[in-house]
Amino acid sequence: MVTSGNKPQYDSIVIGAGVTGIYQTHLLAEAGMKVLGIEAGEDVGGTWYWNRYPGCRLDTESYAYGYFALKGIIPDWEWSENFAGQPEMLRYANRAADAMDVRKYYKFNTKVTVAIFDEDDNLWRVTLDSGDTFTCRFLISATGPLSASRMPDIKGIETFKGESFHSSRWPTDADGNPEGTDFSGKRVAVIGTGATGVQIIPIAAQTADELFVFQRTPNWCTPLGNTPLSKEEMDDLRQRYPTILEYVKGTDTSFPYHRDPRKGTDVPEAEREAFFEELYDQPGYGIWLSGFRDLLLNKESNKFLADFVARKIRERVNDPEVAEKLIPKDHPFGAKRVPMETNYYETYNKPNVHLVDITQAPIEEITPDGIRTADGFYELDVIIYATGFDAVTGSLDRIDIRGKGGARLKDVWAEGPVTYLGLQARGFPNFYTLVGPHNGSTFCNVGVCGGLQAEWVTRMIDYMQERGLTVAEPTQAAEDQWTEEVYRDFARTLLAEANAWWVKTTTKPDGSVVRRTLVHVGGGPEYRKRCEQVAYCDYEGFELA
Ligand code: N01
Repeated sequence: MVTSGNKPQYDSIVIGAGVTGIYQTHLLAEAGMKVLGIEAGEDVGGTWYWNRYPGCRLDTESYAYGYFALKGIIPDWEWSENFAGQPEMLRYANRAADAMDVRKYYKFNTKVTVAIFDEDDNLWRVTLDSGDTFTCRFLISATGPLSASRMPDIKGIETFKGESFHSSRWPTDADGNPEGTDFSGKRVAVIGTGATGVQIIPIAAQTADELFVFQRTPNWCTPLGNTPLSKEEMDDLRQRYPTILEYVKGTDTSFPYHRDPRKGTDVPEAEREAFFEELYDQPGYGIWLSGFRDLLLNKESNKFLADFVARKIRERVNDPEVAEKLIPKDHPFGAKRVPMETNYYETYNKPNVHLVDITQAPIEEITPDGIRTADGFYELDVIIYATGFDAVTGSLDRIDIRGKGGARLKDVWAEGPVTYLGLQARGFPNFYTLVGPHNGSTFCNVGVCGGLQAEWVTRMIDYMQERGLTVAEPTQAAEDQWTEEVYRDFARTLLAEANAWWVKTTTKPDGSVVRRTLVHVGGGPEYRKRCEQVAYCDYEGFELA
């Protein structure tokens, strides 16, 4: 029910109870504000709540992702593995929610369907799928960059008689544990070979009678190197939390890696190869994020590493034809997010695993019994869609968000987002997008960057409330300049040469194609420095009233 008059019912409404959303809700409540949280799931966890597919795990070092542990919110938290699996990640989110006691602010099993800015009262009217409407001064989305699951548009998809599910909507039992992860006696298909498919495929291959991997584009995958964490290692990590936190805040992506200061093109071949070997043997993202500094700037340097990884793939896959199909030919190494793998390439040496190259013979239809491609039919019991997400803006597009003059955010961003600091769009006052488009927390270790961003937003809201300010909106000049910078920084890198999930491609009515980055790649430290400057200068670039 909407109360009449000028005062909103809540200071803030936070959409989402993932790791960023629960922290934002906690910070606002702690600052004395009246806050309402809305979450589609039945409990907290966000990405760790929804993604329960077999093999789902962190590809960030657990200790570096675990902001709630690093910050002392759950100081006694114990990680059991260097790269924690989904069940542990969900427990982590729940423990943090307990410690912050945030559930009481949330409505679970509820979606926001419409949000309309009321220009007379400077407040947002937020309508839920329950039909209720609530008003707030500040609307904050923490909907996650990878939460709007995307099913492929394949003829006959709804006719399939067997089991089928998108990776982020895996069926669970009454206790929330994934169901149907034993594929014994089944013929299983996985469509998609991004980071998710690469985690599912080796696990599904362990039990499936036959596993068919439908690959459109191969990715550059490198070893995760996960190992258990001993009690001694955990104790040692805990001692070093303050240093670890400062360290990850200082790296470009908040992963625990700095780039090597050398250019790949300056290093003699033998030294280069030895360095690549070292990186390949290390656990985690080192090979992507601590390699030569020109890896994503110089094609020649990139090719050195791409050729090295291609050789590794050829060594690990017995059938040379299969190996060639698994080697990317269309994008530089690291221009898409590098999937971290565990026995991924060896999986293709198993007799029950078959790589189906659908660039050669595309999928034509799904029938009640399986998948038909241009050159064959695959009879199946299970189809797993690891086909990704409408990334970054997709979750916002699914809400009818209307700003000043009734403008729809989805229309304003039709060809790509325009924002200031990736935090607000002109015409949509008081609406903050955490870990959203063009902000420095999205191309980042979200566990940490989302937390840092929530802290900044809390300070800004606090600043406004202390001064009785009721509206914040970016100036046109600030928005134009930021958007131009984001596009310029992206275009300077080899990231511009790949169709990763962080690139939005739109075909215009005249047939021309527009490609726009959805992420800011200027580096976390630079981004946060900029945000601090903005705050120091009384939120320069925002019109406050
Ligand atoms: O999604 P993706 P994802 N027919 O978009 C294919 C994070 N993550 O869920 O490349 C056939 O990368 C598509 O093919 P193509 C991580 O940031 C984190 O795997 O478009 N195929 C591609 O192969 C990651 O980057 C963890 O040609 C179709 C795949 O589906 C992000 O999530 C773990 C198709 C989609 O790949 C997204 O990864 C897992 C079609 N119609 C993921 N449509 C952690 O460890 C799409 N594809 C934290």
